[in-house]
Amino acid sequence: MTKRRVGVLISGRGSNLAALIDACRQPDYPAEIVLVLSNRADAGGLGRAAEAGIATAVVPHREHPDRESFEAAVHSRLVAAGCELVCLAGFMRLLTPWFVSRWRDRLVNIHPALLPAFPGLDIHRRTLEAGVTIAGCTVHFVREGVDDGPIILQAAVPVLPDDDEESLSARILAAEHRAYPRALALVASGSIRIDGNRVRTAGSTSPEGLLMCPDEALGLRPAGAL
Ligand code: 4DW
Ligand code: GAR
Repeated sequence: MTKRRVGVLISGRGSNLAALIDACRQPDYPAEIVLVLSNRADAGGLGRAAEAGIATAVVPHREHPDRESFEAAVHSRLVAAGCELVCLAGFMRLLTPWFVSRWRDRLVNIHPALLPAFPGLDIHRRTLEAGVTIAGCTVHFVREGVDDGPIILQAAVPVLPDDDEESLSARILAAEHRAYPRALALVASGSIRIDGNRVRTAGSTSPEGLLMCPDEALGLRPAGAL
């Protein structure tokens, strides 16, 4: 099996990167990470990548006079590494139409909300304030707008009565770590097609884009309990 070559862009901790690295260890996983690139030299995810023996690069946005030259540097690193797909995993620089068009339909992002609800920042606070009872995360193709683009997969988690931002964000993050590897597998295996805003899975009538996280995966119930 030839695996799709993936570049991951990060800015920070890199827990979603770690989940993708773990998934890529499976022999039958359809993707391999060939480059982890950060715009910040102190991003924790760089260490995780290095430990896994993955090539890393730092392209500091501040050392570039404008977004275009920053993105040209990022783009050329990705191309030089032979990347076919790019995953944003906590990458915090807004990408311009120049970059997005070069990677159109090959550029994916994860967001800690059920889009199109709660795009932008401060998501967990806004989720709690809105009083919703179902939260979750979304993996989507990136378009020019913020947190916009065809949805590949969404994972749902409950909002519990006693939740605060910390407990809710931890539960959503656990769902993110399950959702991103699954969504990347769908993209890398070539089993999805983009039809306007809708992502369709070839030959499947089951909802591949919906992930209901079992309670035990979220720490809400011990494994094996009724
Ligand atoms: C996102 C969107 C905007 C900013 C930061 C993050 C969400 C994910 C994302 C990253 N790059 C993207 C997306 C996206 O959804 N769509 C596109 N590109 N096209 C943001 O405005 N960041 C600011 C900087 C923050 C910082 O350096 O800490 C910025 O000025 O770029
Ligand atoms: C994750 O929660 C991810 O969904 C979020 O940043 C965090 C990165 O954490 N991304 C966004 O909010 C994009 N709009 P990580 O570095 O541990 O993966």
